[in-house]
Amino acid sequence: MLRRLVLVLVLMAPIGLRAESGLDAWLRYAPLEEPVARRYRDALPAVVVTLGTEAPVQSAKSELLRGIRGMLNRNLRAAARIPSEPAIVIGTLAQIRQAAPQLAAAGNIEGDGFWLRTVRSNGVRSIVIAGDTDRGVLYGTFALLRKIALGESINDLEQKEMPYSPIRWVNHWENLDGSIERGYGGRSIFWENGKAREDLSRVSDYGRLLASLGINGTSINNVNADARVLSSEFLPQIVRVADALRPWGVKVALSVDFGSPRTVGGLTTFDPLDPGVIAYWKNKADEIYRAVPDLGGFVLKADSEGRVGPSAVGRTHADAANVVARALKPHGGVFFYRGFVYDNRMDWRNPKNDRARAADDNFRNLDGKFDDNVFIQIKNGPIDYQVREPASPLFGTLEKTNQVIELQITQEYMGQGRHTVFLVPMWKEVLDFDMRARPGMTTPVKALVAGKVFGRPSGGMIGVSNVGLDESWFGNHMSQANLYGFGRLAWNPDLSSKQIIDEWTRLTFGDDPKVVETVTSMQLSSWRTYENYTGPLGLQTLTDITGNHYGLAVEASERNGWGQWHFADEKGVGMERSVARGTGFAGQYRPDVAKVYESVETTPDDLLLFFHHVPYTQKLRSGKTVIQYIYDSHYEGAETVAKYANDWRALKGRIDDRRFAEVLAQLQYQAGQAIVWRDGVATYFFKMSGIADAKNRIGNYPGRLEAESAALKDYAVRAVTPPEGASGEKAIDCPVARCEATFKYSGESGWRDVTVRYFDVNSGAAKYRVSVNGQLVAEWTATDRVPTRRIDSASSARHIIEGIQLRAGDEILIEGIPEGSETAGLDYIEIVPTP
Ligand code: GCW
Repeated sequence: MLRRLVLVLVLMAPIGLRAESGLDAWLRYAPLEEPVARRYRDALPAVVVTLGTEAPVQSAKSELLRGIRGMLNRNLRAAARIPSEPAIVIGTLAQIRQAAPQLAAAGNIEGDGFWLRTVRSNGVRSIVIAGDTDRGVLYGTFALLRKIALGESINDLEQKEMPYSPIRWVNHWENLDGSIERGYGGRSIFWENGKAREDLSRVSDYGRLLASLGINGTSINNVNADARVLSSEFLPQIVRVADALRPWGVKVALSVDFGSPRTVGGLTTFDPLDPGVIAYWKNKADEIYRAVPDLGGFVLKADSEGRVGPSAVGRTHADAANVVARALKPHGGVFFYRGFVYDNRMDWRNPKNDRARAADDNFRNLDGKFDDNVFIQIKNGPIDYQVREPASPLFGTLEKTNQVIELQITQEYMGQGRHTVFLVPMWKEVLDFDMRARPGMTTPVKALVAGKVFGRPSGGMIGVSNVGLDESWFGNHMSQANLYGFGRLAWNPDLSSKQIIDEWTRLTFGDDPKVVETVTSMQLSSWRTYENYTGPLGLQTLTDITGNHYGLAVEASERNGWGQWHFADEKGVGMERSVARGTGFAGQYRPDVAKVYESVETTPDDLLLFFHHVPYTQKLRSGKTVIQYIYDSHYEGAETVAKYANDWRALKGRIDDRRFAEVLAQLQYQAGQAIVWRDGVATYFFKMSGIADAKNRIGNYPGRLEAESAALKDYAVRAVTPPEGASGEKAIDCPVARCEATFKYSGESGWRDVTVRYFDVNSGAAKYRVSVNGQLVAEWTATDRVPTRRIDSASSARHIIEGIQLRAGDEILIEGIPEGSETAGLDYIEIVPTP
């Protein structure tokens, strides 16, 4: 019955508004509106000819059929020979030259590039999709389909594109048991219980998404690597994953553990210069390449966060890298050696210590010592994916060593799929930043990592993607834009953020101008917004650094060895990294850049506290003080997210109901969290600095009644740690089976919205019931999944009850019924006039 009902509803829904899960992401091929569709039908030949039988070319063909069927409701006829009628011809340039020289223009394509052309010959008009390689054929096909989906003309095609750099990869931090380190979209698409999943169809779906962007490689296991991946027994699992990705032109790479020669190789050492170890790596590579001849190579995290590395045996990173790289070399494999090497037990009392220095300190003196199939894989910033960091100085240091940039697509420090944060504008700032690395030319990071500045043979971009089995891939539809944007930038870093988000939005949600305007402006401003409420002025994300990297904990970064210090004290805030007065980090940049960061006056405001410790009263360029900026930006950030949710609400009916509802819920949640951050950070700095907010907002929350001041039955008041995690630094929780908190309303009569701020930890499902003067007005169960078991900012949640008639003296009773270890915690209620 239910099934039939669903079917009827689906049939009744207008075209284009069918419920969508997000699984097809930007490759939905939604039906085009009639007049537009007709135009394309007229322009498109009815036959598709595929030259070549390679798997990616076959994928290109099936993708073309699928796309045209979806968008234009036409089934192209597939053929293997060029007919005398118009055709779409797909193949490599070499294949086309051979089979149909009249269709091949003079010229060449390079590096996985493609060429889309309209060719008129003997009165017949054909569309030619030529690739340099079979991958290029696939990329050209996706490009043609994208043009159609975006409504661009395909009448007189003459479009040649070549990628900016050869390495356009993603990494995955997936564990073999199926969990994902820093993944927010469910379990691994690759692994389950120590093996490749039985059903790898999601891997194939993923390969398709990657290919549509021109991404040509992926590592498939965590850089915190399980040594088992190199055991012979495991090899068939790798083969299966590689088989699933091959048709999409995506090579597989493995993250390896440097200790493997000892842990799984049966040797007594992993010293890279030991002949046995050299032989181990060589034999291992030979063995793996016999099974997976097109393996991309290896990735290594060494000497970092507890991973073993060459330092344990007195060798250098170059010794380590070259030995492994030489084993890969005969097979055409490459070796990514991560630049993320640092000491996480640094003494914070030593004012010269600075984690930001680590990458440059570790690799500077080794420049030129690495083999040419080694790449130093460098995170965009010198710390660790914080909400704002300068470009890593190492990009400008290495001249005789290959490098790639590592960007994080998964939103570890960026709201973990629960907050919408579009990262392309942030990446663009780094990619476009001129490192002044070579006199007489501009040397933006994008050119340096592509090897263009110092004539390196190769380079490119790597994104840590960590998609999961959730249909939305990331746990948030909006987060898909980050994978899309990464891929587009890896192909062409000169694209603007605006262009990328405009494409993504139209492909993902359709062409409705109101949808496009709302989504693009939200996405484009979302990074600044997130920065505003989580860590402005270069403070870095003020999150739980030693814990979940999600909730708010301003001091979690301090007085420990992890080195993400901001040194907030009574007088000032920021880390002094100048050469003259601080750690000398600023001096790791080339002189022109170093000069800018050396002094407070020339450092951009956005990075001020990253480079300098200043008094709270320090004036910014706008004339505002640092402390007032911290207050204002948090209020502004929270207001902007509330606006996002409202703007989205206005799109009802213009987006399919499912994604509409899911994104609305996400934005409303984010709006609630932004208030928690706002209140917490502002209170913290107010307490620390003792300087009042010019607008007197801190501690003055209209309509807010603290739970600890309510009349309590069985509820117990408790302090929250860190204190800024709860309003008034306190919460109440229920130690028995059922507790009550009663609030008395004392305002004017009228319609009111009541927000209940409660705590939803992940170790139970407590129930809440709200009644006014004995009349039940709301009840719910706290089952959201956030990464905390504690009553703190991360578990802080809100339930809004709209439109309640309240009169002075009314009693609002909240009953909390704990379940599991969830104690039905409450922070406050807030009563405001219904808008
Ligand atoms: O950002 C940190 C993460 C770790 C990660 C590490 C790295 C895979 O918190 O989870 O480990 O970076 O990049 O190696």
